[in-house]
Amino acid sequence: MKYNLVRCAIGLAAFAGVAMSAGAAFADGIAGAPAPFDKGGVKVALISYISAGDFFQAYQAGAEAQAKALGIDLRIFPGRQDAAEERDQVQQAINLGVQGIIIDHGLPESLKDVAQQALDAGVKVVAFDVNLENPKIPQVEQSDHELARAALGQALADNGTSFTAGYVYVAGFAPLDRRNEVWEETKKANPGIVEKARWGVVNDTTAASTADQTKASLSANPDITVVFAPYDEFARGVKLAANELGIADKLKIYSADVSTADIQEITEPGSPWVATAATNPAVVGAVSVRAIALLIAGQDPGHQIVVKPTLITQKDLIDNGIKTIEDLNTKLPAFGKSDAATASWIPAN
Ligand code: SR1
Repeated sequence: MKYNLVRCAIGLAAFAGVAMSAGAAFADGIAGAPAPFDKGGVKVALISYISAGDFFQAYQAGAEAQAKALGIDLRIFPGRQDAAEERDQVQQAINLGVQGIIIDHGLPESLKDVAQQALDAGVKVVAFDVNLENPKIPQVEQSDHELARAALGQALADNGTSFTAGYVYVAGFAPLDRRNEVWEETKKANPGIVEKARWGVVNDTTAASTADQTKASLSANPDITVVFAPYDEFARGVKLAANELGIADKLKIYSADVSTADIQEITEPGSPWVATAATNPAVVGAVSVRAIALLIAGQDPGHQIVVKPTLITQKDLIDNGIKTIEDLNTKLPAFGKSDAATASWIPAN
């Protein structure tokens, strides 16, 4: 319900062509915090390349909660997978007079110069999952190498070192490119893994589009038994296709990311989605806001800010009766919080 309301508000803001404010009371400062947080009124923009899907909605919700706790007026610019629009939004945010900008995903080539313009205007910048190759811009990431190693380690444990695989990948997204490095390494170390087909798409209906592509790839390659789909929207698409083709019992899917809806899909009887490696995206959103807050306060969050992923298997979820993200937070405390980019003056959200 809350997500639906937020989604609706994002839609209206997008329609009006303006950034949406996260809606906290911003006037008061935080006692004992460094300037400007001691007086309040700090304005930050969150500019996303993708807003649709569970991962990005939870990321945004986590960012909003942490912003509220810090008294930050968070202006949210919705992402529509449009590089030109994202670029414009960075310029709009500079013109709005924000003190900080969080750039969440995007295409580096269309963002590097506008990010530099922000820095030149005295605006602090943090990037999540987009490598802007700028020593002044800290990079938040989920340790994608570790994440891919965890998911693929489970694939090897379940299927041995020889199997016929399908792989879902779209180049150009920093997290997917990092996960791809591990996929290439894994194939090299295990020559018995044969990648028979590769496909993938990122758009505003990624799961449905991936399902269409998967149906074609799996129909043409019926010997594929394992699919590495390291983004939950990809994994949902592969699962949908496997169900529609009636081959769910012959396939195993290994992914990245997790949400309550994903947990339901993974634990459904006969689900081919057997493991995922993930962070809590709301925690990553909160870490991104803390990082920009530290920069605005003149403190150093570090250049590489990493939120560690956890391997989550279908078996663990079923055996432990885990049905929601909140259950995961309770049962795996390391999943539900991160000590990245913290300071004594920053309130927990
Ligand atoms: C299109 S990139 C999708 C990935 O971004 C975030 O890193 C999530 O983990 C998701 O898998």
